[in-house]
Amino acid sequence: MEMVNLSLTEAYALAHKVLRGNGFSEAHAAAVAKNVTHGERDGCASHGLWRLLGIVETLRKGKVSPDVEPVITDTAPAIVKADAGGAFSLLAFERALPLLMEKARHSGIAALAINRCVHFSALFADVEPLTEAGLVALATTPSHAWVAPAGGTQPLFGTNPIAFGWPRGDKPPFIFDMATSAAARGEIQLHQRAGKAVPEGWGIDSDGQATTDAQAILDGAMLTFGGHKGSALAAMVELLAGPLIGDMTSAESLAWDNGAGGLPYGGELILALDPTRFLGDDAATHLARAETLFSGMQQQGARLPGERRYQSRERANRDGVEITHSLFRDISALLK
Ligand code: PYC
Repeated sequence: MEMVNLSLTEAYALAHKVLRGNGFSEAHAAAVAKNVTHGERDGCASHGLWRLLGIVETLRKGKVSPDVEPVITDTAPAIVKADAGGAFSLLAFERALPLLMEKARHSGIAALAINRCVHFSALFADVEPLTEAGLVALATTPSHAWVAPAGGTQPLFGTNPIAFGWPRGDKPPFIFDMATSAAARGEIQLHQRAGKAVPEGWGIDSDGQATTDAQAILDGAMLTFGGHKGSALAAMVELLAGPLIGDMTSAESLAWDNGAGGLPYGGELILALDPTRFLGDDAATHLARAETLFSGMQQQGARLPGERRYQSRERANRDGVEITHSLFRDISALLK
């Protein structure tokens, strides 16, 4: 396959140019370009530059605001609300982050509810700045009804990712970011683009039959990971980042889309916890115990979540990123 190599500066510049050229404000273009560049840099192609296609399509279908400014509200001692006003979540997150951190440091725990946001981005990017500030973090969001509950055959849940981060001082944080579906929808779309079959267990066709045909799954239903366990977690995500924060479930998001094919619309919940508030003078002792746990994992040959991402980041910082020529061509065509 013919590949195009881009330095991270070039990747960001391409994304930024596409976004500005399609009418996104400077603030939104910068936030989105940074996010998709970081997705590509970190080896997460399903949330990398490829996303620009869906981002611009969503804009052209009138399903995302290109320029509305988020409104941040201090609603309770430990709660921040960010109204994204129908724009992507990323700028609202950026603008609300300092107040979330301040509240977490003050109370030991704080929550940020982002409402009325269009969401496409990997959640590791939202927990990482919190872990870098020494906080424990959890983020979650529903999406569109694409995933059948365990025991069912009809899409009801979103891919409903959960990201968790633990700070590790000067070491890279412990972060996992996993869809509660067997794979991100973006992964299935990338397989479909490449004409490749997906692994077994990712989804079913519209007759409820197991299939490895990416298009049949996109037309049918995705499956949760881990059967009823993933299904229960997916339901939890619907509740926490839907009704709890007064925002849409994945089924409501898809109904709102009304067949336009835009990206999911709804809420995101982010929790931040300050270990030094929980532990006081004992914080260092107990954070060291966490390191013992991580070493125990590694001594058995287990990889810590995020390790591959950091390796990919190091490589991309040095060598840039590679995307297929066909993707480069499709992204460049968005400039016309
Ligand atoms: O790829 O799972 C996914 C996804 C979620 C929201 C938009 N895309």
